Amino acid sequence: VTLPLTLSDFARAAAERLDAGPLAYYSGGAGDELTLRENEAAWRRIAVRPRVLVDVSQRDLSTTVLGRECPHPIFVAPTAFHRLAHSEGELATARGAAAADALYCMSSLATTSPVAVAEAAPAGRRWFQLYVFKDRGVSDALVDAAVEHGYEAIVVTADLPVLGVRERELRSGYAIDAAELIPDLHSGDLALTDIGTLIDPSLSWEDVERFAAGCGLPVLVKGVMTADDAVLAADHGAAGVVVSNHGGRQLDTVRAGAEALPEIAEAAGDRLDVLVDGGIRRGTDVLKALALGARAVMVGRPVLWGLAVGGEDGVRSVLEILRAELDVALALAGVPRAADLDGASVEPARWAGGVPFTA
Ligand code: FNR
Ligand code: LAC
Repeated sequence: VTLPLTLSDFARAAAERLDAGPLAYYSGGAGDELTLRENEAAWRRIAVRPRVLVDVSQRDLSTTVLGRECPHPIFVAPTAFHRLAHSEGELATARGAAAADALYCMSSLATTSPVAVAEAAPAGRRWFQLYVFKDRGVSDALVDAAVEHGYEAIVVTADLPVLGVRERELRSGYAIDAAELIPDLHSGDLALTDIGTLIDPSLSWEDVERFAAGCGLPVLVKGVMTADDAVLAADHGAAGVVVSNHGGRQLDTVRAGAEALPEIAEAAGDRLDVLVDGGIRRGTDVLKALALGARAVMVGRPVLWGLAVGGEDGVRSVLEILRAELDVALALAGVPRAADLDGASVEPARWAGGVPFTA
């Protein structure tokens, strides 16, 4: 099979392949989906300021996150329920990410265990995303397994005390077979719109502080959208933050990660490693994120499109497309080392709005 050429081609191919319920779940956002659309549009409102006649014969895409070097800054964002996209689920995602040298952040709401994922791609770099469930024993067991099986960090997702109102999910009425997919958390069917009922809405900065002090791994807080919360994350022992509005799936009309990133990178200084996600669809988007202060980006839906279209190979292909696009973008921007990018490479674009990514 010939795989698609761009991430938007992957999105279209996946839409043809997926059943209506999973497609609504994967592609939708909250409310009027203003934030969902804005996530992509905001990167497109930034123009690149290219420099010329720089020797770009050697390019270096590497970045350092939590003190460890990564060959490139494109990471897999945590997303739930990969077996809705492909029978091999998270195992295929882990293998595809490892084949593309990409760090894979596995979700707490995975349809495979952290141990099986580690065994499927032993050489792959991996983080574990933590939802603190009302049944805290389930979360504790997941963290223990992650610590024991080579996960390098815990990413505490902070922006889902309750589930955003997602009307595509309400309309589809889709329910997962929880007894099969997440047996530790629920028996019988579970409507996608009820996922939030599994999660403990009382989670607070004190919990983050306790994890950071006690879990034995660095902790990142995912879902930070203000400089104030970045400062609190550092004050409570986090090693990093992921600037994220959860792919537009939680509070609609929140601004895009691209807009929040500069103030957060400034507040973080060298106390926190800053990552960003939401709407990253092109290598130029990655370049802009790094120029605005991120050390790495996370990619959510495009990885699911890759998984749905081509399993492990599809995931690898999506990540390699972005990596190759970033390589060309660095060369043409005249910044051969990704780590050297700064605000001099970007400016607000003067063209209006941009074109929405999805058709
Ligand atoms: C998510 N996201 C998410 N985040 C998280 O911390 N834990 C999770 O289990 C999930 N699950 C999930 C499912 C689906 C279907 C989507 C689309 C997203 C949010 C995810 O990590 C990330 O923040 C966004 O997906 C980034 O935006 P893009 O790349 O999808 O535009
Ligand atoms: C979602 C949750 C599970 O966005 O993170 O669907």
